[in-house]
Amino acid sequence: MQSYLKISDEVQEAIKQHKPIVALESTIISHGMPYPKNVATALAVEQIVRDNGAIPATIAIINGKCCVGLSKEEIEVFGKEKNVWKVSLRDMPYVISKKIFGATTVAATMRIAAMAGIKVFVTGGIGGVHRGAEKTMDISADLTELSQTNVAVICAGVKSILDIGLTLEYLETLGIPVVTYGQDEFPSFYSRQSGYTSPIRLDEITEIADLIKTKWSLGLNGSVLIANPIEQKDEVPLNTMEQYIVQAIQQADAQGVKGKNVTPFLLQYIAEHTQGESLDANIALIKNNAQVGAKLAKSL
Ligand code: PSU
Ligand code: MN
Repeated sequence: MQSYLKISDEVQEAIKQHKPIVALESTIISHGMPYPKNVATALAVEQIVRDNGAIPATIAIINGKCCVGLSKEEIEVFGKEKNVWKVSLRDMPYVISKKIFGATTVAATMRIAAMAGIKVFVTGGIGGVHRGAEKTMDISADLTELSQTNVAVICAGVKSILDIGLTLEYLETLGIPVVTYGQDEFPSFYSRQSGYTSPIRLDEITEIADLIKTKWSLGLNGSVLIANPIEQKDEVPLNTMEQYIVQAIQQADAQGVKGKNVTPFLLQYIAEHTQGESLDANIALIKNNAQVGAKLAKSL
């Protein structure tokens, strides 16, 4: 499997010297935000990781290789290029064997981070159980990957395009500890609120690091999901988003959007219909997560 890995010089050096490293995904660049803010955000997030004492490793698939640590030029390509494949686990063999550009989701990024020995991964929002999943079975492979792979994931909670309650239930079924940093309520990405109490609350990064180390020392495989609430000044209230989310889901249905296209469609619809308000929140929260992720990687 090492022959499919291409680790940048900087990340290789960091691995050798046991420096803290933070993995970052590329689907958020190619499918999660519009150009050019996606590129600017990806580069700013890398800088925040550095400023907080860790090495960033943005992950994507290029020319048949799982690349760990991208150049600025490569990040620019993923931000600009229209036909980048969204790669979850099931897409990896196809995109790698065909040598096409692949932006990795949370699931694929986690797996590649683990292949490179990276333990901490920062993203915005994870995939989960979609509303109406009792009929569609639309449950993100992010959740099953979280149950298998030993990489801690920092996110801003779960977007309410998903069924947050069912997602928390499924995380429990899969044995994934869910920790909210600094508050009792599990956050819903744009908002600090979700209406659901977090299974665990921890207020210190060192406590989160202890929990992660304990899980893996026990031989319990899989992730620890850390939800870091968006800062108050950046949040969009839950009920402001709800109307757009309902519209987005209706539109997806009406246009027959299915499978892997559902999440990108909903994200784009919401970004377009909230006059950039949701985009600003999205950018703010991922930067906030990068700080916490870098500190956690250092602590670990
Ligand atoms: N949720 C967001 N922003 C994102 C994604 C989800 O708020 O960019 C992306 C992530 O890459 C995530 C993927 O892993 O969508 C999940 O896609 P799906 O629901 O098709 O598994
Ligand atoms: Mn899906």
